[in-house]
Amino acid sequence: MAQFIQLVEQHTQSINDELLAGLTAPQATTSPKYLYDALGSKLFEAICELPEYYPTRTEAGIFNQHGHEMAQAIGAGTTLIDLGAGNCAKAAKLFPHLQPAQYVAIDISVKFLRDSVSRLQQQFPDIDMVGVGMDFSLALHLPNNVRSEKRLFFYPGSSLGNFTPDEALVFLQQIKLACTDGGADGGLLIGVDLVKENSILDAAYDDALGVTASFNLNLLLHLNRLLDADFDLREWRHRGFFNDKLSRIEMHLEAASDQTVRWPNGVRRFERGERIHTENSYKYTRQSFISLLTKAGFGDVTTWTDPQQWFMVCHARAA
Ligand code: AVI
Repeated sequence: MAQFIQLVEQHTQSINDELLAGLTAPQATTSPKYLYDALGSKLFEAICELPEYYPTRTEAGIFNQHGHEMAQAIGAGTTLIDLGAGNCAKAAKLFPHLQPAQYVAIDISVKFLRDSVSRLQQQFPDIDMVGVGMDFSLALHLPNNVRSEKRLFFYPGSSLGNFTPDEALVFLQQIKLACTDGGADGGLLIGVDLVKENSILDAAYDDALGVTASFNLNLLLHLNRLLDADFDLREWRHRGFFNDKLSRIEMHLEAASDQTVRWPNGVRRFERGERIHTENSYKYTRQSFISLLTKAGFGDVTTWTDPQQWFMVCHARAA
C-alpha cells in the first residue's frame, strides 16, 4: 500500500493576512495559488482541453515522441519525485519507459492526491509509492522515507513559469540541493513553454469560449468565501495578454465600474479600469532557460521540442 504523509496545514490567519496585504496594496495582487479551489481546478482541466491552450497537448506530444530517448538519457531505477502531481497521469505515462524504483507524488491538494496515489499503486504494485501533501513552493523538505539515490525531480506543465525568474532561480536551487542531498546522480525533467508569436500566446490565455475568463473570475468567488468579501463578479472583466518586454503572460481582473468591496475587517475602493494582477506565466527561449538552469547549478542539459518549437522538455543533471 502507498504511504501518505501530510506536511502542511493551511493556516487561515496567514491566508487572510497574505490576501489582505495584496488586495489593499496600491497595485492589487493575489497569488496564483488562489485560482485553484475545487471549481478552479476543474476549470484549469477544461483549459487544458481548449484548442487555443497548446501547452498541455504539445508537451504530451513531446513525451509520446521522445519518452524512450528521455529514459535512455536518465537511466532506470530513479526516485521519481513528481512536483504538483495532481492525478499523477503525466508521471504514470513515463513509468514503462523510466521504470522508477520509487515514485514520490507531491501536491498541495491532499485529498485528490491521496486518491490518485492509491489508484496508481493498484495499477503498479511493484513500484514503491509515497504521497506527500505539501505546498512545495514554500520550501522543499522531503520526508525521510524518500530515497536519496538517483533523485529525478519531474516538473511538467510549464508550472515554473508561474514564478518570477528570481523565484524560479531560488526554487531550482532548492531542487538542486535536494537532488544531491545524501545521494548522487540526481537531476530534473521539466516542461518549459517557449516564446512565440504574440497572437498565439494571447489566444491561449484569452480563449473564445471564455473558459480562462471563468477561471480568472472564479478567483473572486474563492476570495468571497475565504474572506467573507462581497466581490460582484458581474462588475469585473478578465484580461489575459502577453507582455513581450517582460516575456510573460499577465492575467488581471479589471473593474468594469467604480466600486467598493467590503469584508469584515477591511474595505477597498476600485476605480473603473483598475486591475487586480492575478497571475504571471513567464515564457523562455531555449537559451534563456538553459542559462537559468546553469545558474541554479545544473549541467549536461538535453532538450526535446515539438516541430513548431512551441514547448520544450529539458533534462538536466545536478552538476
Ligand atoms: C498552471 N500553469 C502552468 C498555467 C499557465 O499556463 O501558466 C495556468 C494557467 N493560467 C491560465 N491558463 C493556464
